[in-house]
Amino acid sequence: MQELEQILDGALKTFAALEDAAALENAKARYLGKEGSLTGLLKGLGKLSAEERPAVGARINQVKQQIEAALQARRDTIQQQALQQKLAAEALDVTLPGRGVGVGGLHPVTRTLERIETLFHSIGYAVAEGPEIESDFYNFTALNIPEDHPARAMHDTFYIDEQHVLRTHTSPIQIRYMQAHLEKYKHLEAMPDIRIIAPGRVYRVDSDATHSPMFHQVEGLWIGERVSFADLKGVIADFLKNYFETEDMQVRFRPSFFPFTEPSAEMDMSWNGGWLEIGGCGMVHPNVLKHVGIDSEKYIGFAFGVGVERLAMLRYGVNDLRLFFENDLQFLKQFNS
Ligand code: 2NL
Repeated sequence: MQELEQILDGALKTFAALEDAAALENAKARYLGKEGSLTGLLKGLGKLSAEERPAVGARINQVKQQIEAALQARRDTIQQQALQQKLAAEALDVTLPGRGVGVGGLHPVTRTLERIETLFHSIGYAVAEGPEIESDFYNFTALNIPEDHPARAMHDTFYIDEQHVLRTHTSPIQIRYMQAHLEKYKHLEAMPDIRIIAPGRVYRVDSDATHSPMFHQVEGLWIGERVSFADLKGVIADFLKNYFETEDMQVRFRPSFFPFTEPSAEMDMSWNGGWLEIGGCGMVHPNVLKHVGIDSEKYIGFAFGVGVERLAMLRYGVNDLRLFFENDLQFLKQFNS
């Protein structure tokens, strides 16, 4: 009988000390389980004399009920505590004022890109896109850039692995477009003209006051049977007049060199009584056409490339390239009033 009182006392103390539902169920097994101490006493009843057995049996059952009641009470308490904790953790002050909804806007570079796209679209140019991670073939080889050209060096180009780079210009978009265009119209005797611009992000290992490792470029391409340098000059002059909203616009070409054009030129525009370089251009090199499978005896065309940040700075009067990448809201809000 004394052992029974010890078991009851131990169970009540144990249950009261436990804070965790799983631990409580484990403790239950120690008293009421198959191998539990109370169960052990019940099994031992048979060894008692007939006189002792009823009283001891009744007392064991009584203790068992007390333990079960204590167990259930502790379960309820633990569950209540868990609920209170959860409610406290998820408490919400519904009287706080709202945070307000800020109206977003477009980045000046995005606005410039959209403006360039709209202007070229209006003269019949499609807008093409492509991946920013390019293979060596699309970024260099197809563009007639030799294996040992400095642009391929690690210190000018971000390499992903031996075969892949972050594109250093958007020309690969135009290479892909030419391939797809040729495939699309291979059943025709004559391929329709290709007239596209290729806007997008480009990457170079370069970072200072006037160079960002990521910047934006728009390249343009017109391939047909009778496309000339005069067409190039007309398209560029028309674009600049519309972009800067002035008829007072001169364009000048200075001889230059690019592996992917021949002849090649730098393009300047008139600006405050002087000249300002705005990009490069030229007639697409026959080797480039050969790389995409276009007959360079039958087709000819021009290509050009301009820097988007440069055009944005000129139009908006921004004097430091880095302002475009600092994401200062005071700066950015000025373009969305
Ligand atoms: C620059 C110079 C240029 C091109 C880009 C080009 C593309 C193909 C074939 C031939 Cl698919 N050329 N693009 C040509 C000349 C110059 O960009 O200073 N860009 C900011």
